[in-house]
Amino acid sequence: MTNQAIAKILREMGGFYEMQDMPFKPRAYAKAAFSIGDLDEQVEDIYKKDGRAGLLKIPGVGRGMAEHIEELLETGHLKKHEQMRKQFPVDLEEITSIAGIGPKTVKILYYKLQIRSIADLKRAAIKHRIRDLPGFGERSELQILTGLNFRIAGSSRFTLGQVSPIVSRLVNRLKSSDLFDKLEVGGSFRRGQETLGDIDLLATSSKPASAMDFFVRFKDAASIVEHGETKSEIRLGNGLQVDLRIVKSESFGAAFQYFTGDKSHNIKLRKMAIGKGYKLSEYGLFKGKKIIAGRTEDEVYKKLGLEWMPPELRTDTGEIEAARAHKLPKILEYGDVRGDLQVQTNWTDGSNSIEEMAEAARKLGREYICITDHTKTLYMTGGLDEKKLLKQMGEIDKINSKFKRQKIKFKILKGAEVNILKDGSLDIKDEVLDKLDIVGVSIHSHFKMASSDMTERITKALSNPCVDIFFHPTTRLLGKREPIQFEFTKILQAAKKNKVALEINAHPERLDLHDTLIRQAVDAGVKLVIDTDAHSTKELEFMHFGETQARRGWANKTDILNTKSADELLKYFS
Ligand code: DGT
Ligand code: CA
Ligand code: CA
Ligand code: ZN
Repeated sequence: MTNQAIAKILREMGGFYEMQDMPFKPRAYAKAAFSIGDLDEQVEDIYKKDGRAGLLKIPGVGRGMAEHIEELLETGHLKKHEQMRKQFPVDLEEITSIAGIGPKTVKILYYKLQIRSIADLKRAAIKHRIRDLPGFGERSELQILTGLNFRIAGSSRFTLGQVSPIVSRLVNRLKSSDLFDKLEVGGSFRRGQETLGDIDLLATSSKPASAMDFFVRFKDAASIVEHGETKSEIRLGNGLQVDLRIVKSESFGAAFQYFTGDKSHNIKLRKMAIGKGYKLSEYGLFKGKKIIAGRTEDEVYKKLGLEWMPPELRTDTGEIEAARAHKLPKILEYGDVRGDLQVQTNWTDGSNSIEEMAEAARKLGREYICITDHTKTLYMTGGLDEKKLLKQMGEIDKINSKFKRQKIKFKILKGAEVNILKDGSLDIKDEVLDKLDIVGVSIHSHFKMASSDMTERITKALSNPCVDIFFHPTTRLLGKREPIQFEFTKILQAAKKNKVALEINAHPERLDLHDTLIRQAVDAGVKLVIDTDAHSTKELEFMHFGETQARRGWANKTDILNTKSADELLKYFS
């Protein structure tokens, strides 16, 4: 039985006791669960080696708790836990992940409405059955609905796109207070993961008590989970939890490294430290009792014989070995991308004109955009047919000439997001595609084909000599639509053979390709582009998310074609 499985059961026990209004027990169980979840060593191994005495050495584990763990390890079950589950057959962990719902609320929801899962909860909220419960009301029902809608369907995680603006707001506010000397965001947010469990803030402060008071009073906080001088935690109205830890300056780097993770990266580092006769923790790198590094991340890595590595790489997938051998990839830098090759306008389902999109992109520092409205078989977007595409090309010529007259250095490229039909053919005639600067193709229907048929369909589309880019290749929508199934290695071969680039779609609901597929493409020598897929001027700002994804996929600047100037790019695709 893994530590996480044991921790989950203990956590649930704590929740059950809280439902019964039992004093002290809920906290004791939560504490034990937390410390077991945080152990590097497996509880099973500890028990094998030292028996109950070993268990008692785990922080937060007393005699009663040790007996529970023993029972779990010996029999695989915990009788008391099973009794309680019979009494309350609810998925406590899942439901309490929703904002404003603690175990006591779960109890009422279960007894009054037989709610056992998030799905039950959603149904009841939509049918307005929650507002009439004692102690609830329209407001709390609405809060539950908001909490439900905010998270990715069926999971307790948030997307980077949902969380980013909140984090900026929070960080700006904290920084405006002058109570913090250093303030950084760590955790999965810093690593640029596409979904996030919570937010981990790290700071130094000469007035920790006031700093923490200020933090827990953040106006978006719905509740304070913990309020201490070194650690506090708030839960926002949408269910997102934010931790803040205040550490000493001499430990800041070690803590920043530790709370950036990820966990497997950390565990490997810790083992390396032990191998060198050191001990690594969030407080620093120690030789005996003496701290030998901790002020900066850089010195911690250096003392372990490693180069500092960008947080996006820290997933224990080869980056540690690369850092040791001085062979870290020179990954794309933020801001390297010079133009945006997928932009929609009000000619179809976008909300701004060609010129407005160009103007906004220029303000963001881009040198060019490619207009890629949908094509005719995407009826619901008002997709363009051959005639309208030709008309749009004329319009783009006019705007480009105007820019030239006004000495504005910005170029609008002519393109389209051409629909791949079921049989792999395209819905626009080649003679018109030939006139476009860049032809992107993508799938918007028949998502559920068998993998071999889908592979054939895409291969056929990519082999059309007019085609330059395969847009949002897997078509997934985070939490909403599963990726289509195809043989990626075959698509990589087809892309390489036909000189087609694969897109890293930066839209935070898509992030498609995602990191692992990007890494495969890079290894296969297939070129990539990063696009925002913007449907409004505001969405042009999504580029950052795509760059993050590219970095997570170990992509270099040279792997990404739109780090080139417009002229170089057109030469490449000609
Ligand atoms: P999340 O919140 O699920 O999106 O992912 P993280 O990576 O932000 O995870 P979180 O918030 O639970 O913890 C923050 C960091 O703390 C994590 O990236 C690495 C470190 N950490 C957490 N648990 C452990 C652990 O059991 N062992 C070690 N060595 N580090 C841990
Ligand atoms: Ca986190
Ligand atoms: Ca956390
Ligand atoms: Zn599309």
